[in-house]
Amino acid sequence: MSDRECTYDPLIELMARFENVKAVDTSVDPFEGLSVEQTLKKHIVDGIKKNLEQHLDDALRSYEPLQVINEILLDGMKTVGDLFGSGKMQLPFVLQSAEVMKTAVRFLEPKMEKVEGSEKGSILLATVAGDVHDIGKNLVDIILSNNGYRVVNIGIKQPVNNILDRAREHKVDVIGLSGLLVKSTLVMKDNLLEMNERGLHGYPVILGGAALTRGYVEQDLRSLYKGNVFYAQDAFEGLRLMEALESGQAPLGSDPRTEGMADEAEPTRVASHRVGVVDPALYVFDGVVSDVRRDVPVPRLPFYGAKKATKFDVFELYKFVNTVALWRGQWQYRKPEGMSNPEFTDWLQGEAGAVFERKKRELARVLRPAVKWGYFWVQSEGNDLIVYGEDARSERCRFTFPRQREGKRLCLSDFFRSTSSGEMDVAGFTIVTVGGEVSELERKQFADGDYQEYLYTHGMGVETAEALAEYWHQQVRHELGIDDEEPEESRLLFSAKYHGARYSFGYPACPNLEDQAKVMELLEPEDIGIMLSEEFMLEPEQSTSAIIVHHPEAKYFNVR
Ligand code: B1M
Repeated sequence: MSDRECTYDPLIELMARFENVKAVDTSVDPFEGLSVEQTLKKHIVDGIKKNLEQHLDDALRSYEPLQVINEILLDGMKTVGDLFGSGKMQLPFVLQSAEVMKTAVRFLEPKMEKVEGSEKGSILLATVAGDVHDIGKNLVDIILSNNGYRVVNIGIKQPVNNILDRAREHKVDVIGLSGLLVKSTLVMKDNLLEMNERGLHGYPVILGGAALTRGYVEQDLRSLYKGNVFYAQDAFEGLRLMEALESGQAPLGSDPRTEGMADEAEPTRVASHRVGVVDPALYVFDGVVSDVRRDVPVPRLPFYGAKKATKFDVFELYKFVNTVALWRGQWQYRKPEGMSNPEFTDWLQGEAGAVFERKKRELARVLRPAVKWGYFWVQSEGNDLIVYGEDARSERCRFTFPRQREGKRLCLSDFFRSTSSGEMDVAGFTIVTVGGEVSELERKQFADGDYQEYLYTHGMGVETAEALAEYWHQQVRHELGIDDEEPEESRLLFSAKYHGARYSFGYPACPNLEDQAKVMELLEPEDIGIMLSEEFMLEPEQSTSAIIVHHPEAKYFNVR
């Protein structure tokens, strides 16, 4: 590892800013020959802010401000939605269009006599109690609010009482709930039951987030909620649902704003739970274990306990960023229609690659990488992994992992020497963060309406945190002396083509998020600024923890 701290050179920074700026023939006016309506639509569709106010003023000579919004600008946003839907426009450019829309609306709003009631409909958005994930809900906010809907975005970790109070206070038509955690799917169910109970099922509810499935929402939850509940896979499905709801194509329910509508019917019981909440039966130890080898060599303990590392060359870390996850996952670049795969790879390198280079420099001073890691004596006992003190005798803590019910019957503890072997084994633990400043910057960009930069910054924060975890995992392999299968290409790191494996708590092989508390106790990462929230979430947000298993057969597996 290099201990060179990143340095900032204003000249390099300045040159970098203009690196991708091409000489443009400014004599060509992109709006030449266009009508007022076409001009404004072009601003929206092409995401051009320059001269926007002047063109809006032109339009105000023939239109009322509200007409400009509803008849011209929203028409532009519709085209944007259609282009995105048909794969002809990428998400970052959709967000750029939304930025222009927001700028235009901010300019027009003070000129309007009455804004209230002019919206196409309204929705309250919240991330449910216990869940800190913001970006998904915020993307929905951007898309809906810039398509004419009034959005009341009340933030993360929202208890049901607050959601319902605020929904009534702001007189919204629809409630939209988001959440990425498996637990959030249960919280959403409880929220719906609470709404039944209070007779507030007049609100149609839209649910979205990674751990949900369409089946769970549209079958299980729908059979339980007395009102209407819908699943939105992404922000645009949220938009389609709002359009259908507000136009009456999908049932809006009775009057969502009136209380006391509870009917006498018993709520239907949930037929089954199809999302990945771990079945307690998977934790029962029936004596059957997998046949992974129990005699692989145990690495020498590099040191007992935890250490920290805070000096990083962030540009070294960037080399470990999984660009597929960043460009295609976080930034959501899609293959344009008719483009071959090799063409797409080149195109992506040009488009997303240029943004990546710019953001690397821009965020070098914002990202604050820090790691806490350590090695501990361990032994397995059935499904448990016992972690011992430095004396290799006293029990310090114990993890209980689930076991596959069928197939190989794998359980994480099988990768370690058992108590009956009489030998001690070694496990590594890591916890890494890129700090809180990147999240602060994100929040500011979102609040300022810099949507495209918000998406780019968030993605960089997320994937640099992952990169740091990957980078440090490599360091751990070196320290454990299990670096005999290091891949030559960094791309192969992302498919875990190396000796051993890194399992993050909360993922399928070790799904219990509460185990984060034990990792905290082992690594004490408070000195690098990492804390655990009541909901077992790591703060700062862009942080991740893992157990590192040296066993050569250790690979990712699912437990069902
Ligand atoms: Co982690 N993570 N993560 N993670 N992570 C998840 C959420 C997880 C589901 C992965 C999994 O198990 N398959 C899992 C949670 C499972 C659980 O509950 N047990 C998980 C875990 C376990 C963890 C850690 C606990 C792991 C650990 O360290 N031990 C840890 C916790 C971090 C913390 O506490 N601070 C952790 C860390 C991380 C990173 C830092 C590495 C990174 C960033 C996390 C972050 O953003 N804060 C990360 C990532 C990247 C993911 C996944 C892979 C991707 C999340 C994401 O950025 N999506 C995620 C798995 C997954 O989603 N497939 C996972 C992009 C984002 C734009 O999508 O928010 O889903 P999303 O919103 C979409 C749609 O869902 C929809 O529209 C949006 C836009 O298209 N949508 C709606 C959302 N809400 C909607 C509402 C609507 C309509 C549509 O209407 C109301």
